[in-house]
Amino acid sequence: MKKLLIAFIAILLPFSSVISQKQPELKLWYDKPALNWMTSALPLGNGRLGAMIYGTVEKEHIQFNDKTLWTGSKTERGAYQNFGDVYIEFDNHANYSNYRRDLSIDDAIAHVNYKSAGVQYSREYFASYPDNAIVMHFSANKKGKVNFKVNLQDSHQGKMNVNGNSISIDGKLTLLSYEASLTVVSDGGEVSANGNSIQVSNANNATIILVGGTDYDPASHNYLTKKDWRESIKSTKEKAISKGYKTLKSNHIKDHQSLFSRVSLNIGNTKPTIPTNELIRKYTMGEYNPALDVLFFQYGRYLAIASSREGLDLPSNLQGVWNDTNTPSWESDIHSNINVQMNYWATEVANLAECHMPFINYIYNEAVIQDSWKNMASELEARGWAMRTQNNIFGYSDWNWNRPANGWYCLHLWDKYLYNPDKEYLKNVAYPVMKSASEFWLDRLFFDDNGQLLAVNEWSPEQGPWENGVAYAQQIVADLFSNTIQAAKILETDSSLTSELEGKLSKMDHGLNIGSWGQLREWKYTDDDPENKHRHISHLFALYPGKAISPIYTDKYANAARKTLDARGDSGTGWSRVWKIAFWARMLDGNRAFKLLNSSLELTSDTGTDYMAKGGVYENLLCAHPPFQIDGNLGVTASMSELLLQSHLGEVHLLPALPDKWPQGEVKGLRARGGFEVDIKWKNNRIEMANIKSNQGGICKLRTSTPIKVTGQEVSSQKDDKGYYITIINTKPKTSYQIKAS
Ligand code: FUC
Repeated sequence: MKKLLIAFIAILLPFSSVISQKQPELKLWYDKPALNWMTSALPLGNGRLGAMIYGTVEKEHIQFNDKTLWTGSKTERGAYQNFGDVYIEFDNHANYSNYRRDLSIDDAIAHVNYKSAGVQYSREYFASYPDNAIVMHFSANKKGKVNFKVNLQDSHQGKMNVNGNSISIDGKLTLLSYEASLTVVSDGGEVSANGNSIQVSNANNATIILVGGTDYDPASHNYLTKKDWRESIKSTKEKAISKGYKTLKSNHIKDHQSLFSRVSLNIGNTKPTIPTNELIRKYTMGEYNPALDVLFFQYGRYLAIASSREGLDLPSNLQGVWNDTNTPSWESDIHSNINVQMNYWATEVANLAECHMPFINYIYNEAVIQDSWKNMASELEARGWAMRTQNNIFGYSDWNWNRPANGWYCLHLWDKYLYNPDKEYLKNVAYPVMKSASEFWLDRLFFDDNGQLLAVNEWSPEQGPWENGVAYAQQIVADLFSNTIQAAKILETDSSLTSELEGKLSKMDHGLNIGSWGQLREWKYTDDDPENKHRHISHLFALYPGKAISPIYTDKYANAARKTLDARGDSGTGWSRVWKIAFWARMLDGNRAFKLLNSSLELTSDTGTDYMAKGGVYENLLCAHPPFQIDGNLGVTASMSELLLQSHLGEVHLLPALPDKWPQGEVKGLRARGGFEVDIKWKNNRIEMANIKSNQGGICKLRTSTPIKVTGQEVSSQKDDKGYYITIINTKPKTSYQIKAS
């Protein structure tokens, strides 16, 4: 009876009961139009289409992309391309006042508002996932005042066709063909073709619908679709037109919020009263404002939703989906030595598991279905699959070998399972890929004279010698083997492979060697230079995103990692600083992590390509490598999550590295491995309450700095030898547990 009552109370507890405060609205806003694409225009995206909004008054500029628009092929690198530009000219709007443009990340809509000649004008823009279109809406507070001329420019000078209220562009690149089409619909007034433009006259309001695509299909052997893709663009357009603006907008908001509103963060942030560029500038000058921390955290979630949605099995590239040139840095490719992985660090913990799928499915597709990665392994006389550093969307891979990337990619597949323990997924998607990557390494490892298994001739990206037993490779392969063994055991399969992997794992160098100055060694034979400030810290993979180094369980290695981090220093390109936030969070040093967060938010306008020791953000909050690279934006959400919640050690650690700057706050909706969803409320740097929702049931081992009790449960916290409190809850599926400080 008592048990029943406890279960009943647990089910009755509302999941949201812990969180009282609503997160203030989240907007990037400015009082001037954008002059520069990289530093100031505002990004919209639906996972496939992307747009950058300038908000210029007399001649509005919207640059757009499609994630699949690449030159190159299966045998040629090519580059991610700009698709084109939409220009909208408003005659006689040179004089204006009350200007404001913004990007609301709560509903993924950009706005431009101003007054001209006594009329208040409004523009709204969004990239709709459900309707696969970029939608622009123009209105005024007086009837018949909407007048503009719009044209569409192809960045490849393909064929243009203007017909009634539509303009389309159409062309072919190395392999792929593309098409985009823009249609204008007005309420009142007239819409007519005028040369290469469409003219809207005296309308009450008008909507522009932009659709586009290519014949790319990652599932087909030649990467070209067999479907009638032109017909599908046409029907997408017709459907969007027939729905009308209001329906498109409400569909879009509903879709975006179904993902975005799962997580909220309050750390004393209130709605900023100054434009975002000022907010960033002041923050950097020492006027700390938690609103910017929250905006940065949630912007990563916004950008993940905008650049990675289910349906297209292609990960976000170096710039997500946004790119205004046909010769972007590093071809804006899928870069395998940190960048594409970092793009997906946050997806599970920040409750956007669906947004992880394009990367997961891409890995499966290239490793299992397509040939190129398998051929690369054969080239090395190994089974399985492997790749190099630079990758296009056709499986083509070049520049330096990055063999350990296969293990790093597999960590994503495995982690996805840990967050949502679904055996079907493990069996059908993750395990086959992990098994084949493990087989690759079984064929590559060799015994050195001391009887240790080493990976032959590897590199520590992107510096130093190639030699045997480099820490980056050893750590990743050890992680891969151990995850594959666990996966095979869960699936009760491949017992002889499991034994082989266990045997090899026990003889492997795990890449955890301590050097002469107390550091973690990056190379097995070459000495580490204490003055080396290189941006990559690949030999700390085991600290983050790996798990072999932790101050909780492996003090010796954690101390060595600290030496390495101190020597490497706190500067670096955008993504490098963001990685260091995660490192310090895993070192359980919230204040040091916070220092890196601060430096990640340094305001810069440097769009060049000389990136040594540079970083920060532009005024549109996009991360500067420089130039713009999205990994820092998407990664920072993960790094910041690590300050509040960690779950990589088979336990749920609440507030593991809370910075002093966040003494009080609430976070809602983060996910922990094991199938848990977590809300936490804290005060005076100590946990006050938390809510753990167990999706699958099972043991939840909680780690906290102060003792806790669980409502309705007879459990008590035990202090461990590190001074933490351990509380074990035996959870039931689909049940929430409320935790209070005791
Ligand atoms: C790696 C990094 C660079 C840059 C490039 C795209 O090579 O070392 O800093 O991020 O990827």
